[in-house]
Amino acid sequence: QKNLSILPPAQIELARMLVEMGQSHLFRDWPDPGVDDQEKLAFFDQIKLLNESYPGGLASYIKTARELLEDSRLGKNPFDGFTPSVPTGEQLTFGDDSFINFEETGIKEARKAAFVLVAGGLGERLGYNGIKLALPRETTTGKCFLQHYIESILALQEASCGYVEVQRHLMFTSVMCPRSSSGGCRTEIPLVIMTSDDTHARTLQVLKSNAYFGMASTQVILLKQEKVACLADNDARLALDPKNKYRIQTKPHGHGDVHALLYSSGLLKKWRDEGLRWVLFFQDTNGLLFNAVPAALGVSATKQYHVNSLAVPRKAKEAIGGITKLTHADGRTMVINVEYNQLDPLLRASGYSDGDVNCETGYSPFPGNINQLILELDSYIEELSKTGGSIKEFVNPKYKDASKSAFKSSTRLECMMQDYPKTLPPTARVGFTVMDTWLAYAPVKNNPEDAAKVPKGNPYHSATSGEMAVYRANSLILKKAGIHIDEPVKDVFNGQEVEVWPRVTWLPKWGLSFAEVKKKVGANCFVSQPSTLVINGRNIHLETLSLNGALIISSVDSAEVRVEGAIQNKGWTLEKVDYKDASFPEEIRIRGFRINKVEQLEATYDQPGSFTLKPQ
Ligand code: GDU
Repeated sequence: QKNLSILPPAQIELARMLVEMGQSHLFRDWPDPGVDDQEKLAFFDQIKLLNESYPGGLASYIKTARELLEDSRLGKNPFDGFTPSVPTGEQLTFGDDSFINFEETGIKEARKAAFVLVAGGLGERLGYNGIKLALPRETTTGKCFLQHYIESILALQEASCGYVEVQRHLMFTSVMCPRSSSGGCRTEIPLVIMTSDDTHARTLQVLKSNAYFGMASTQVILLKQEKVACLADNDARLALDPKNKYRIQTKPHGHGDVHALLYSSGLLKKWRDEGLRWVLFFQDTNGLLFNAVPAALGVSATKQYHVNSLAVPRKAKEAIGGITKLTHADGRTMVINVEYNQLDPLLRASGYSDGDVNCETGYSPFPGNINQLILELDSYIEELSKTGGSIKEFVNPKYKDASKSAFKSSTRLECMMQDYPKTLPPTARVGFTVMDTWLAYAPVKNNPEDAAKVPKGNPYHSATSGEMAVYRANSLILKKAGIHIDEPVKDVFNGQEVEVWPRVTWLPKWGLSFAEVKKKVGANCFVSQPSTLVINGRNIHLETLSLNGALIISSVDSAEVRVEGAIQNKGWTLEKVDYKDASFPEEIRIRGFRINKVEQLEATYDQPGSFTLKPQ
């Protein structure tokens, strides 16, 4: 009461709200006015931020926290009344006619899409100090995840607006988008990146210092998520920072924040007014994701899905959620992600006595959610107009003892973006699309020590496996397109046994879809296992290439290059690096190898024209 006199009117309202919500302890130790007044005002600045950045404000946060903490204390099962079963979804096989048709549809639809990358997490599990978006996706080119994502979106943009086709016909005269009178492509697929205090400045810095990797800076929108207040006890009393009695302790709220942020930013309505139809969500370190995007978007468009989650076959106990059909005793059903730590207890409680185990296929019968969601914009806006973007939350307190009366450390509410469908009406068309893991999913989440402990047969999800998966996927795609690719060899890096395929990488605009790759490779090509092939240009045709060594080939869009004949050199080799060896940079240590560039053929075509690379 005494201190109210120093506060501006809006802050007084906040103080009243806190008292009404049982938070008087926050002011208990405050000295009289005149002492620490600046700190007290700063305290209310923080309260204002916490209040404004949560849908419904702090009062709503505290109320929900009380309910969820009570449920947790009573040990209530969040799936009470629901029976799990295996849902049916769209199962795609890479390279068959249906896959190719979905890709074609997806590429056309991409001009009506916006991409949203959630990248507010620091990745503590990986033990890497930088932001994960800046990690190399592979170290042959050294390109980081963010560059690959942006180049993939730009490639989709050009392909979807017809730029590529027009460019092909007008080769050597002018390169023009049908929508543009000044050349180049004018369709701009928006990219939103959700950051947090942990990642914002560094994400912006990577973008700025690399000229946004070729994207217009106005095309990239950063939305920063705020942390939420920590809770000290079962009554949802807010926790003060132990070192500062004028500061509330805060922690991340989870990737589910993305929905409220998008809604409050006004972007969704702007996109709708601009004619967009789809919002695609994705995560920070999946180097294979864009292999799956065109076909998945094609599925959404063809099946008219309001929600389409991308999934891969899941190994039991793998740290990805399982897509599950839940049927309530009252008849309600939903198809939803059940997070990996909840799937086993849910199954055991529902008559599956072995819990989360593989079935006869060697995989869990529940497809694995890779958190690539495609939402149909109109229905998304309709839903968010009701919810404001708030997502069903959960709380995970660590109790001091079985009485559950006190916490070991403060907790907070959390939310996940894949829980969006939980509030949808039964009429919503919620589906999922399963693709092969080798094609679509290889995240970088685990540090070398933890990865080496992953049960045999389960994926490592490490920097080592993430990079090897890129070479494997590219090799398998080329193989399917008709190139003869040597079998991989097995090798161990940082205690993890992986398949080492030829190190093949290409620019997204070279091979955005399988149909595009097929057009650019002839039947009589060969790539040996120790080889490195870097394709750095749109119109490079591998006609009769026989590669045993390293070939780095680059060209501008207006050059058309045919590659013929045998190339033999000492190539690039992989040298083992121990993750404990501090003489190497962290991004190398976490993968357990470095690339030794011994010898290569490097060919660059920077002028328009038609060329043949034919080494003798
Ligand atoms: N993230 C945020 N803000 C947060 C927390 C995380 O933006 O507060 C971002 C991360 O940067 C990352 C993404 O969200 O891009 C996912 O974070 P994690 O990699 O830590 O996610 P988990 O491994 O815990 O699990 C998630 C899903 C799983 C499964 C898995 C697939 O919850 O169901 O889909 O990703 O990779």
